[in-house]
Amino acid sequence: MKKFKRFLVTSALPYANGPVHIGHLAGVYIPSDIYVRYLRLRNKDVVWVCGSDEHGVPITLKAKKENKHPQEIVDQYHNIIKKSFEDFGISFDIYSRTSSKTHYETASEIFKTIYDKNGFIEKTTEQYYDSEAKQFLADRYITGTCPHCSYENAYGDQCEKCGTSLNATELINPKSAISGAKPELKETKHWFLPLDTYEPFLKKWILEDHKEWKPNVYGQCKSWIDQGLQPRAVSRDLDWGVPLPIENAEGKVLYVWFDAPIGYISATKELTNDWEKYWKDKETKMVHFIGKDNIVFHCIIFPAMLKAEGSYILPENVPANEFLNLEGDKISTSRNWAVWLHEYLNEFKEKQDVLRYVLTANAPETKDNDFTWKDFQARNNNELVAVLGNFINRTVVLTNKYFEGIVPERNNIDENDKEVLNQISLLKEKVEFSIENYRFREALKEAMNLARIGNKYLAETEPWKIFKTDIERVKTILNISLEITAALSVILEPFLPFTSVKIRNLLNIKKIDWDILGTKDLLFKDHKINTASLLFEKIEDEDIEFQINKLLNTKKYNLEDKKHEAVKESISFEDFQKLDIRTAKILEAEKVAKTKKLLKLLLDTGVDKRTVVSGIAEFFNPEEIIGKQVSVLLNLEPRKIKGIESQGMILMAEDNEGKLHFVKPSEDINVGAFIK
Ligand code: B3M
Ligand code: ZN
Repeated sequence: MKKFKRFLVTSALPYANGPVHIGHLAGVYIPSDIYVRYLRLRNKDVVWVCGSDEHGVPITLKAKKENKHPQEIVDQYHNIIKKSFEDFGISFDIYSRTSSKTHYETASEIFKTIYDKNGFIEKTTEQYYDSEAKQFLADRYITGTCPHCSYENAYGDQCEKCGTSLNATELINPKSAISGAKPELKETKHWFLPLDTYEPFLKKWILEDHKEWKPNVYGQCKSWIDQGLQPRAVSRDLDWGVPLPIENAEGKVLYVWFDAPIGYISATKELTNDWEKYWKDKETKMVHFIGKDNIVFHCIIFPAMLKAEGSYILPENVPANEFLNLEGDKISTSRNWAVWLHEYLNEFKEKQDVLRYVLTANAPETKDNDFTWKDFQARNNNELVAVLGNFINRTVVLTNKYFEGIVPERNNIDENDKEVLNQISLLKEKVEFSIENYRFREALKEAMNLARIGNKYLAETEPWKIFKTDIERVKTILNISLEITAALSVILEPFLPFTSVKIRNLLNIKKIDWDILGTKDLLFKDHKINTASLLFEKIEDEDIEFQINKLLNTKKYNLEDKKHEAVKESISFEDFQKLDIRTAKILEAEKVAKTKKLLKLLLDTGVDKRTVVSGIAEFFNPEEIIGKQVSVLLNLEPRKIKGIESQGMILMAEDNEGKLHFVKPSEDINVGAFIK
């Protein structure tokens, strides 16, 4: 594998429009913290940058909702986020922000360099304009009825109900999220990065030169490239963001996904004058840590931008994680379905490492994974308390009890002693290999095996039973146990930094160099250790019940909230009579490829047989609904959904849990019966 002189590590810049939760930690920040702490322990030249992503529509929407200026929103959350990371030992070299002066300068410079090389396509397109608010509307500023599933609060870029990505002009009855007015289409000029121009380069750089990237990353890049890359707008009509540094661009700002990745560069500039050796020297290994929803921006768009600018290196790897769910449901800021870091610390004081441990052991490295409070409690009690904590506590207690805390000498060692001591270097090498291949779950497991071996060694040799009869043997056993404890203070540091300090304090030692592990003794004869204190304590059932109830109350509150949705505006009886709703029977049903929520149905409507696409795949398996009677709106204009012509809509009722149910007569009757 190529050797590099130095490392540049970046972690996705969290949007400064809300606090950070366990999904952020598990997906991006703990993996990158483990990786960088390990590189530092190996005495590598490494720089690790991050910061708040402070532009973009979500922030301006929140500002409008709270009647504040976007700067107030980002100031508030930048500080909350920064503190949460510090509290959890996420040890960036710098945590900056994209509203900084350096960032505006850097983003402007890079745009201008590409612009001066004619690296952008200028195009005038039609966009929705709100004449009341006197501003163009970004996709998220437009809501309307989804043409595919008739969900009435679909956004201009995506329908969150059926998951279909949309163009704003597809929405039925579009309205502005700012003034509520019906927007009008108006011409506007934007600048596009011609991604298609970089397709051959990206194809070779990723699909040929980086086959070693994680399958979830490589696969997503491949499908993007195989579909053919299109020019991508890098400007927006917004009043919050980096203004375009060119003439005739009043009211235009850089698209947030153009400026945000440049935030890594600006943060490095703020950190060191030597920033160019990290960003422009091929001897630097750059690694981006992100979540899977950011893959295209970090593997396709940002590299194309840097290629267009011409003087920067590209990432050596982008080990994106999948998503973490919470108690079987997607983590959601808007539904408050999350474990917020600042709240966790209020309720589990000083237990940062317990959460770091569980989120690493359960990390969504290759597929989405689920965090449950029961598993959190089990891993704490059965692994941290019963193995790691128990082993170290017994070693320290017995050394104080039998030898007044002085490290006893090691006498003759037997085969088992030798094998146990050998495990230190064997496991160290396994941890190195796993971390260097971004497999942090596996790395933690190998590191914890050292504690398992130590625990087993003490349980098998039972020094407390032979203290009176064979003190020399007890000295050897505790000497070896102390040696393993010292090794654990090093090997666990990337994962459990707070515990690593506590172990060093128990042993009354300074930081040990990673590279001497397994090469020589770590503790010396006559060294005095400190008295014992517990590293971990059991988490009781009531603590977990409290957390689970808190989540259930959140769910109940959300549903209450839903029930009180206002009644829609009234319609005339004539309007109602226009609806042609009849009973029908499902003859065939199948999943729509590449969608999670859509089923393609063939219906016998009594008047004909027709195809309808329905967003019910999350609630029904195709085979279980064949033959079922349903009610269908027949005279809805046909529309194309994922290339399938859908001729009508099945009527569904959504219950308190958000589950969908068929609406139909109380018992099966003939198909084609009018519902009125
Ligand atoms: N602000 C975070 C997200 O998509 C986004 C990352 C920017 S990294 C340059 O959740
Ligand atoms: Zn939809």
